Amino acid sequence: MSGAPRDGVVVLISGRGSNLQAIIDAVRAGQVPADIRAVISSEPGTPGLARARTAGIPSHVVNFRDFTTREEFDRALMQQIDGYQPRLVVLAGFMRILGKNFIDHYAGRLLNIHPSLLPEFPGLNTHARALRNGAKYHGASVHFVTHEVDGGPVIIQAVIPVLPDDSPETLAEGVLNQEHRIYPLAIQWFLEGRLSIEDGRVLLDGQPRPEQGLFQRESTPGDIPAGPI
Ligand code: NHR
Ligand code: GAR
Repeated sequence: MSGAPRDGVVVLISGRGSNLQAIIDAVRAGQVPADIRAVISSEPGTPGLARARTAGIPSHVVNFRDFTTREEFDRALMQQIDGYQPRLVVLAGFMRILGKNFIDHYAGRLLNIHPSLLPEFPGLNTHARALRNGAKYHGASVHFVTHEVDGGPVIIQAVIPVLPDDSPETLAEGVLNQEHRIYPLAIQWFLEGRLSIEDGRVLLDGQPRPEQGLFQRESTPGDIPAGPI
């Protein structure tokens, strides 16, 4: 490809990698001006690693079980990432909490997608917790990563209705369809230089983020099926 050099992005995963796939597809479609330089998995043998290989993207495993402390794991991860000199680091289904040095090192250029409407349901098992709480609406949030887990400034959220017959699995699928839409969009905005943070709030083009409305539950054509490939 010719043209202006694209900003480097490194994607960190732990599993299926459907968000990774959505980002790869959005780059290919010309929506996201990124050069995905590497995919790093905290788990060996994940479907996400196979997706990276298929796309011709260098991939690595930094297995947290190979390290005695979290700090050592974080350091190995940082070394691997920094070899690619990315402008942006993206957590996409990454399952290990990151420590202070890591967060400080990538401050302002580290994003995560979390499967809930933050600040509701930080942490794990968000879909089961939303159902147990009788939530009428649920969704996903893309945020800047800070020391407070799932507590950083929110860039964009997608809201879907909870249906009467939802199980954690059907709800997760509805949320995932929206994740595949909003994560590439947030990355696009970041790389276009359109995001800023003021008083802990994210602005898009200097304005509070636009209302996104409520999304339908139907899956759209071309959606990536849930589950292993
Ligand atoms: N690290 C920091 N410092 N801040 C955040 O906001 C982070 C983070 C690391 C990961 C993703 C997050 C999510 O979207 C994320 C955000 C894993 C856990 C967790 O409890 C919590 C939140 C997130 C990811 N991990 C366990 C741990 O001991 C392991 C769980 C497992 O392996 O199943 O690290 O939800
Ligand atoms: C996504 O729903 C993502 O929001 C969530 O895990 C799934 C990963 O799917 N992330 C977390 O729970 C982080 N703790 P994917 O691997 O197919 O992108």
